[in-house]
Amino acid sequence: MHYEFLPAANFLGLPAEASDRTTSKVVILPVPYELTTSYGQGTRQGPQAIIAASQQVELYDREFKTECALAWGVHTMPALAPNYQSPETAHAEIAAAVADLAQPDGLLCVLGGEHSISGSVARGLHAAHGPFVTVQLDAHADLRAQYEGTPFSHASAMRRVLDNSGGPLLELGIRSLSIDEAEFIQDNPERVQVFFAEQVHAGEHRAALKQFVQGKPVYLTIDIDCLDVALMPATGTPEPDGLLWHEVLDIVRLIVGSAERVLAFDVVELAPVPGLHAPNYLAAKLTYKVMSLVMEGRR
Ligand SMILES: [Mn+2]
Repeated sequence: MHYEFLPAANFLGLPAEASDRTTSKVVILPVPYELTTSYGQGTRQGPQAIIAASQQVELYDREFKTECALAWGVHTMPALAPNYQSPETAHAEIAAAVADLAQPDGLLCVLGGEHSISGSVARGLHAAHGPFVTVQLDAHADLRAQYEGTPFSHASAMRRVLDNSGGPLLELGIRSLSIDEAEFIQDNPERVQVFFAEQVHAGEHRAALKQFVQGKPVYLTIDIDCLDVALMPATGTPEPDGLLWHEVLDIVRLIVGSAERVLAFDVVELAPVPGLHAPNYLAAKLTYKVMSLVMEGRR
């Protein structure tokens, strides 16, 4: 008897011709790594939940008036196997995979996983592309030198990005940080600029953001907890007074309009809540919209 297997679910449920590895300009790398989450857990389920929810996202984009993913193609890699032997090994593997997948004319999208992976995404991007600037959307500064005894903590993610990127960092939407992080920001104005949530609500970040990315290659890291907790309850360390959907997209538009190019972006820290699918769908739609803004900006 003849029977067929369904293809493994890829991001957006694309047909083979729009998700082929050799022709797709966008590559999705799921990294379900979670070792150091400090409060709510479950980010290891994040990539799978985003890919599952993405099956429900319409390919048609009202802004671009086309099913834009079909034009540039999106290849979904199998999830990177989390290595729990040691954080050093795990992070070296993430960096190596990112370096291997980063194409000169492509766009890499990493789905986390806890935010600590971003330090190693930066390491891999630097190996492939050289130095770049980083824009971070987050509720938390993530600038601790180390946390709970490890430099690979999610709470140290942006210190590792600073170590590995060869460029400065702009943080947007922050509303929670420690006194040490506040002092680090004050002492390193040439390395880190911060616009807290209320400043983003007031639009005070817009000119500085444009200038920050002007003519530069950019890595955009989106901790899903940048969004207001009412929109995004499915995350381990939620904070009130977060960004709204249109504020996040405005930031992405400003980056795309001024940067030389966006090399890569990540969406991290989704911790799915069983039975609550709206946050997973939001994360999937955000992922598609960010890649659409980047890729359509290149056409
Ligand atoms: Mn965060």
